[in-house]
Order: sequence, then structure tokens, then C-alpha cells
Amino acid sequence: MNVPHCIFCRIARHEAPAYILCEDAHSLAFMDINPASPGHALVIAREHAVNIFDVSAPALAAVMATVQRVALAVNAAFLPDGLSIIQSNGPGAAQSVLHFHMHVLPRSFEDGLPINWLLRPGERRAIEAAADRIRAAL
Ligand code: DGP
Repeated sequence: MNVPHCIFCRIARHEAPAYILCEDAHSLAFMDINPASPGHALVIAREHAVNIFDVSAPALAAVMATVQRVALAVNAAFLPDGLSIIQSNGPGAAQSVLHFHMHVLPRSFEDGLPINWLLRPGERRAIEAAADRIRAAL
């Protein structure tokens, strides 16, 4: 399904401009218009899904394969210190475009991007309880 006014659907239909990197039947990669670092790219599902909760399994598989392909190319082209793959769902995760996409984000030691968290030991019983809640919902 395509949503007429969704900007990423419009890019997928080649109706809106984008620096497209590659595309296939189920996925499309293009440059992020608000790059958080040089080489920041996006990979989207061609189908209109809002986020991880409703994207189809075939589209997700295609997106992940394209993410790896683009990540290898970005890594070769920019030689970053590292590379983050980021995907946000919902307002609490600051998802701003409601069409499923993954960020391929080159990182540098100095970029200061506020997406790293400190590694703090968890409380074993709390981790176990969280696992129980997730297993019950699977
Ligand atoms: P998120 O906040 O995770 O939903 O990421 C959405 C990203 O999409 C954000 O980094 C900016 C980018 N973006 C928004 N509109 C456009 C657009 O029209 N073209 C392109 N190329 N990127 C866009």
C-alpha cells in the first residue's frame, strides 16, 4: 500500500527528490536530508508501514539485507570510527517520519551524538523479571 502524502512513499515512487543509493522490489536506500554525520543514509521499506510493529516480514528481511549492503559501502567510502544502525518507533523514541526506516549512521569518537548510554550493571532479578514479561508476550 502507498500513502499519497507520505514523504517516504513519494520518494519510493520517485515523485519527491532524494539522493537514491540503491533500490529493489521491497526496499530503497537514500541519503538522509538532515545528516547527523557525513554519509548518514536511510533504508526504507517500499511498502507503507509505520514502524517495527506493522512492517511485513518480507519487507523487513529486504530492508535488513539493504542495510548491510549500504553499511558496507558507507564504511568503505567514509572509513568512520564506527557505524550505528538505528531504528525508532513512536514519539518516545523520537520517530519523526511515520514510514518504516533504518538509519545507517557513521560514527566518530568525537561526534558526541546523544545515542550512547553508559554501561551499568543491571539487577539480575529485574532483568529476569523483564525477560519473563517479554516471553509471556511472544
Ligand atoms: P526518525 O526521526 O528516526 O523518524 O528519522 C527520520 C529521518 O528522515 C530524519 O533523520 C530526517 C529524514 N528526513 C525527513 N524528511 C526527509 C526527506 O524529505 N528526505 C530525506 N532524504 N530525508 C528526510
